[in-house]
Amino acid sequence: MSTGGPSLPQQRNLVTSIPGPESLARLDRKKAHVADGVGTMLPVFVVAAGGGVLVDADGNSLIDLGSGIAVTSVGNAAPSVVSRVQEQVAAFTHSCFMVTPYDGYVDVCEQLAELTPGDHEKKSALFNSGAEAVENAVKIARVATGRDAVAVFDHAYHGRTNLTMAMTAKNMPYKNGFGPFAGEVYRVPMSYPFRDDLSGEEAAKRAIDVMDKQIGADNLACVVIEPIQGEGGFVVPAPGFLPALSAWAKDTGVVFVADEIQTGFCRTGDWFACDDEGVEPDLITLAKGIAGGLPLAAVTGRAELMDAVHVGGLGGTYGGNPVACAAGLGALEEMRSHDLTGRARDIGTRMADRLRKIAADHPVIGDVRGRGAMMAIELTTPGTLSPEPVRTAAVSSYCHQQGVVTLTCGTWGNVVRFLPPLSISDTLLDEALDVVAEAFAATA
Ligand code: PLZ
Repeated sequence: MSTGGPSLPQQRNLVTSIPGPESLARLDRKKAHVADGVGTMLPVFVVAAGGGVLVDADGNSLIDLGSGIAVTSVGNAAPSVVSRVQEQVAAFTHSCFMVTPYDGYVDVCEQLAELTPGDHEKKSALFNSGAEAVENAVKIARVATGRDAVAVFDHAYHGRTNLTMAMTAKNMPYKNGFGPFAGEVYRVPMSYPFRDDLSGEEAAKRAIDVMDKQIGADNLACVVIEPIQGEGGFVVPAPGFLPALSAWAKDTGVVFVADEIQTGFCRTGDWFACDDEGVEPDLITLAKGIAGGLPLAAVTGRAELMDAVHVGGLGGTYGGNPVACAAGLGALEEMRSHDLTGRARDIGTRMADRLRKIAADHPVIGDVRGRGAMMAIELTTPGTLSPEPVRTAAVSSYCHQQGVVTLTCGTWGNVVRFLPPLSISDTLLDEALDVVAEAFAATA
């Protein structure tokens, strides 16, 4: 068994081509036994990870700019996560919180009340995945308001379950052929500064007009929004957009739900992306970075909304599993003790500077955007808004060949996103960005 964590040598070191022979052999086994629908972007089989690197079955050490899609923000196998999980797993692995409770679950909820935006009274319920958290936020909003409709945005991503597919914008690969989808879900225009010329207030007015005229606030249980969109392309709404929406929701009794599943837990340089403009969501959905890689998710929100649901109305066999909660407590400890909000801001400044320099040399980069350790570049035909998905794939694939794990996203697949673990060193980050620069030169 390989040992990961921050003591792994922090270096990019390729000893074979990517993927190497060992990974290729394992890929054959994957093809034989794993459903084709479960895709793999970069088929190197991981045997250890930590700090800013992933080590594969061939002994290659790759720089991680993906964090398993914004999950291992505290680093893979972070010491506080490992020690708390080991202790918990040896004590007991499961009792089901709905049957016989335990402290870890309550401890996580207590910390979420303290850390999430706003100092109103809050309560939480724990789940296993982001999609499950979003589903439950909608359930809670519907019971609390007695209304049915749900408003979501262009380019939104909320998950792969039936309701959350309906809430997700993009057809391929998430929705195609999987309908019919849940009803009473309405799509509203997003603020997308690179693609519209609207101020935050103007974009909010446009969205509110659609909600007023096409749904009617009286029918609307909740508006669900990612404060910075993730899968949809790291779309950062114009300043003022989120505050205006949240004020409108407050005036009309619509529950304002922030989906911070990708943006949460230090990623953007604050505990939550909503903190940037002082937005206080009524409900917030959380997952990914919350537990250093173990499956844990939450809905945290105003106590009176959370408590609107009848006893027994929220739950699930594994929600808030004790091992996942131990990992969550370990991850929160890492975030506090290593000042990971500050680290995310530093990483953000470093990445933004470098990406702007690369963009200056390569006009195919139409936009550099993001916040903190959540940065992206959008590729378009120079001087236009016409997406360049082929070049985007080529750049990302070049990075993979050179041992840098990059991810793409965006409605048109023309965005390269950067989500390094906050435990990455400056040296490794700079080296990875050198490779990104090379990728643009090599694919020109
Ligand atoms: N809400 C904002 O980013 C998950 C999905 C990757 P789950 N994003 C990565 C993929 O292709 O499946 C996500 C998110 C936002 C909800 C979710 C859903 O979280 O834990 O994947 O269910």
